[in-house]
Amino acid sequence: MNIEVKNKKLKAWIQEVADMCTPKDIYICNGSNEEYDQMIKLLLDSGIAIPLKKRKNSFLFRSDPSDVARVEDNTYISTPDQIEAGPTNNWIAPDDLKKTMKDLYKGCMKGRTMYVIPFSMGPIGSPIAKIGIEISDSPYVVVNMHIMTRVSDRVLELLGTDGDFIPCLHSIGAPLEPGQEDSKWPCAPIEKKYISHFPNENLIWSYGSGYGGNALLGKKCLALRIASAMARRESWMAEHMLILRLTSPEGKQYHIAAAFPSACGKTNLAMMQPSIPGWKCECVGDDIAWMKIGPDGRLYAINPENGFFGVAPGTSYETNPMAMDTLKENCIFTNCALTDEGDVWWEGMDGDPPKHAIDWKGNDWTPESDSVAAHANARFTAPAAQCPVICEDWEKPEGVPIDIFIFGGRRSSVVPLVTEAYSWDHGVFLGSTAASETTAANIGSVGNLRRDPFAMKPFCGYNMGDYFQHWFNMGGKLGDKAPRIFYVNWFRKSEEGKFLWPGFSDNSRVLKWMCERVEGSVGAEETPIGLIPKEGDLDVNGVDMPSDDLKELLKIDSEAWKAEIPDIEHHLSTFGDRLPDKLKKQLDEFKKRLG
Ligand code: SAT
Ligand code: MN
Repeated sequence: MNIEVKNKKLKAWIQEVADMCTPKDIYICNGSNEEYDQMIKLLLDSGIAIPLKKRKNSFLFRSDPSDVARVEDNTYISTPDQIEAGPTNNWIAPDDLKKTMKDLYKGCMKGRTMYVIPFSMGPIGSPIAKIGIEISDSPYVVVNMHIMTRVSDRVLELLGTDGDFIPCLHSIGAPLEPGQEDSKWPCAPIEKKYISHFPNENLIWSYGSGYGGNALLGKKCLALRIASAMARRESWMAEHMLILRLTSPEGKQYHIAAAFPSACGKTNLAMMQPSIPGWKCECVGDDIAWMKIGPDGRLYAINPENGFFGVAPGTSYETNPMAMDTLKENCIFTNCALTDEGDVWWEGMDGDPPKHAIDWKGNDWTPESDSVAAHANARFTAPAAQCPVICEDWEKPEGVPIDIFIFGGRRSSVVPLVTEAYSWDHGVFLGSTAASETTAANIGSVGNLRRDPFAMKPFCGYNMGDYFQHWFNMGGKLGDKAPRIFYVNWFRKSEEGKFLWPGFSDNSRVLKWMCERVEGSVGAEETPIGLIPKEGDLDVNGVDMPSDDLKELLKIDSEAWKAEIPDIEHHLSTFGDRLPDKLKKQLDEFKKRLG
């Protein structure tokens, strides 16, 4: 071990894990740039990291083709009683799960270094921040954690001898025998992958995968699954939401938090540059929001992360110029294609595709190839501070006051461009029945409609019926200081299958309408599903769009909504007696409005 650990709980835990996993050595990380460089050198020397000539201090990694996304089927919320995990989570009793995993962990780090990564979610020392320690046998995880969280020896100082932290144990599950040649991306087969959470003990155990949310345990595991359970106990909120600041031409600031499922454009919206003159947008966070009620009774949000782990394909100067500028240096790319010039490339990047490239599997690729060059869930890991439009208050310990909540997803039909909830309770109904067509962010089929309440289906660390009740309770506490709630769908298509709304920077037009609703300066039309913009109120000045398309975008087809009722009823019925009465009431009212 390179340094002496003073924290008693940590010291004991390191010993326990080392005895179980039997690594060849132990290294305690300090988060310094030198450490990052050393780790990258190690990854370069073993041929795992590929340097990018065109981007300073940036590297490409290729994962095993079986290890390319979160594995929801192998993700567990392990509470003593299954009912506490609820119908949206996989469950195994803690004793059984721990027994199975201990067998897997036994000797699993043989031949590898065990890294101890002290990190803070949220600015170090902030009252909202939480300390985690990840133990991992993957140097790839170490460098990613350096960017995505605040890794620092100051975290250990802060812990002192008796401070508490959230233990996050991770192994790729690939022991290395003496003389055995290591593979480029060692991991365990799918049936041995476990992403386990013990919310009653604030404990995370992950085994078998080295990719994204399966392995960077500060993100979905700690900041959403474990944090959501803590938040319920302590009356705050941990949500799968971007946070942005919108400033009007008059200089008035609005803070917006928006929940969309993975790979539905959170990063694009978080960095969006408004197409309407005079409006300014700045990014506070692109994936996770932790929110607490402040002394003035309003809801304040912080971004607990330190970087962006964004979907690369589809990111371009057209769709997200600010992300492109964030990616110029000091980044990690995973499963992107490599050009002959030594740069990364992915489908949807600006300009013509390269004439030749090496695809994400390491094979030759040309535009004539049958397969994609970059995996659909290829990712960039980028420091948030490098974003040209990062909000100056993004690290403010007390956070920013939220005015507006947005829910949404990908729906090619039925759901209009924007709706405002009639009330907080109605907003909770909209969030709890949110549905989206599935994407490549999870292993599984793509394009199926699934109910993804509050975009939290894969991330809620307890019974989701209780989560809905928690939202009602927070609304009760916030009273008239509660954010207004809206629902959006940028993805509605025409009968010919073409997107009706231009999206991206024009989404500012929809956000502007929301701000005007908050100010009470524009009206809205009542419909069975909620309030929609009155004709002429949505600022589409300068948008090249047939007026019929706008009508289609805002059309409410009552018959199509009625046809959704059985699915909504079925979805809500899965929560049994944990379904809040207030949601049943909302459903009844919705049905009445539809007639
Ligand atoms: O792999 S992650 O969980 O970090 C990304 C995502 O699915 O949103
Ligand atoms: Mn996400």
